[in-house]
Amino acid sequence: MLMILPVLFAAVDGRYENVNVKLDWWENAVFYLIYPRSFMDSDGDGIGDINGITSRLDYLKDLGVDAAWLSPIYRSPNQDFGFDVSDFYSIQPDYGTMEDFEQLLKKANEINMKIVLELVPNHTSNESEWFIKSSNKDEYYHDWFVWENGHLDAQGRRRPPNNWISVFRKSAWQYSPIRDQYYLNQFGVTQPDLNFRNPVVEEEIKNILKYWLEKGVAGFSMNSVNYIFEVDKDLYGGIYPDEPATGKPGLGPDDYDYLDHIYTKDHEENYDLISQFREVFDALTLRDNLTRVLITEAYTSIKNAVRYYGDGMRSDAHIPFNFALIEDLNKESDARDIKYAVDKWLTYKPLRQPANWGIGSLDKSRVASRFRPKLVDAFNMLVLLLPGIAITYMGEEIGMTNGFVTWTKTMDPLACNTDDPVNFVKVSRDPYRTPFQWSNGKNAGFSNAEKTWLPLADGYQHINVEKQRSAVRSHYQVYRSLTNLRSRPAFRLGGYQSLALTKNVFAFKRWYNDDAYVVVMNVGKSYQVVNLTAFDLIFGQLEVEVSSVHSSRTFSDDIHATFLDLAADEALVLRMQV
Ligand SMILES: *[C@@H]1O[C@H](CO)[C@@H](O)[C@H](O)[C@H]1NC(C)=O
Ligand SMILES: *[C@@H]1O[C@H](CO)[C@@H](O)[C@H](O)[C@H]1NC(C)=O
Ligand SMILES: CC(=O)N[C@H]1CO[C@H](CO)[C@@H](O)[C@@H]1O
Ligand SMILES: [Ca+2]
Ligand SMILES: [Ca+2]
Repeated sequence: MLMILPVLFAAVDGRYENVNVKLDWWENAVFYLIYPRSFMDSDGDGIGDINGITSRLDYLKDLGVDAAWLSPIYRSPNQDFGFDVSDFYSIQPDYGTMEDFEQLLKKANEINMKIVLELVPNHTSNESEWFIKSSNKDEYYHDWFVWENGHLDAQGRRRPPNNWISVFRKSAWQYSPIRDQYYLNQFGVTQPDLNFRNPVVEEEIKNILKYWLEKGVAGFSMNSVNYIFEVDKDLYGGIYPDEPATGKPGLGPDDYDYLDHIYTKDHEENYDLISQFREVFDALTLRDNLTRVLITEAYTSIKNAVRYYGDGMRSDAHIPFNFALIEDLNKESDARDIKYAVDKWLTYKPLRQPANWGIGSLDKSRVASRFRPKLVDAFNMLVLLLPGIAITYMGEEIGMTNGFVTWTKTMDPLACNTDDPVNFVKVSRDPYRTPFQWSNGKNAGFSNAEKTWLPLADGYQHINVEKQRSAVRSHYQVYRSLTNLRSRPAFRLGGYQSLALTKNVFAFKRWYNDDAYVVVMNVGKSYQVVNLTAFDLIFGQLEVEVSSVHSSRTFSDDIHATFLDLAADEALVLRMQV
């Protein structure tokens, strides 16, 4: 672990001359989030795989990525595509073998790229050996899951223990005839919650972390961490209490938001558990000085989210994922909303921790579809040039759009659980998980199979890596220029100031000593004129470093600080001339 203190002083006032301040590898890294099933298919079965990823590591390196972050690759019956794990110690055969994975690590190591895995500790698949043994009342596995008796109603029908609802809708309790008890599932019915009140379970998850970290992965993202613990029933006379209704209109007792999840979410004990996990990471770091990074993901309030950094006395996550840009911004957002969303994380996070920025994920509509295709560059500028860590969901660098997946081809359990061939589109995440677009060839170069596991998104003939790499101007080229800029001290270590210059123009300044930049984006649908001298010490002439694809400006064009006319959706990175 490297000292981060000097960096922070530098970030505050820029007075430090020494630009060789060492940041630890992750503190300003670009993480690239890969959904392995849809990234690259090496063997023609229509499903992305590990060898496919290995074959594209050079692409990522060239793009300026520091760490490839793989969503779950463990053995899974794929009811929830890898988020239902049946064996945490092996690779899902669709994706390859352990040898393939070791080959991936080797290749990554050669080109100095980090590999980060994802793990959901909350539950396993109902097909895990652990769960099958627990269902059969095996002595050792008896209490590995959250089991509870049901009760009989007045008509003598069997009823679940209480009113809890799963995130994927309907009762969070599922009856197991073998055990004649209900098991808790906070997500899908095939995802029984582990019982972390059993200390053996915590130990086993630590063993899993150690196993992969020893193999050479550089860290883990732990998901849904705010669902790990439920209330301790012993504090309620041995009964899990009902959750109160929210009273939100238009919801029925099958809908997750029907209840206020005071007993099943954001429990205090989750934070302590993460600090226990952190010790596993730090033990390895002590050994060889390479930081193994712990990322947490939790859809929760800002105050809860930043608690995953630790409380000052102890460390929890290195990177609690910042969902502000993903959750708080939409088509209607203007410059003021962007400023507010960015400031939110900067305001609540502990001063000495690096921020992190992501605009997309496998659970969220893609930028080109959620906002407008022409705003792709603006949002990549935001994510890559704000202070701290950048996280890109695969495909954002080329501005991929959502796909369209019909009801019959829908795979996402969240959508299938609606049993509704019309409204499933409101919740389906398949459109954000369609195959990656490498070229305008068959299946966009993703696979030579007859049929890919999810259909390709329309428009890949124009939106693909091959085309954008050979073009002089493209989202890809913009992205690459931005990752290049990140190595300059102003972006790596420098100060930060932001303004909504008008309702539709968001801008921020990054600087280190005399080297100053203004990133400016018009997120409105009309032409705007702004005066950049609203920023401290910005005056005179500026030069274009990077311009969005549709901008009329190109590299090294001059701009007057007092008068900048911006077309709709135009975004620029400007450098002050001294
Ligand atoms: C897992 O759950 C699914 C859905 O309820 C069921 O079809 C399957 O048989 C279960 N598997 C095991 C091993 O219990
Ligand atoms: C670990 O890193 C620190 C800070 O860079 C350095 O002072 C120390 O010598 C390193 N230790 C080892 C074992 O490499
Ligand atoms: C962001 C993320 O990875 N969300 C996952 C959280 O866990 C559920 C259940 O395991 C998944 O369905 C989500 O995709
Ligand atoms: Ca394959
Ligand atoms: Ca749980």
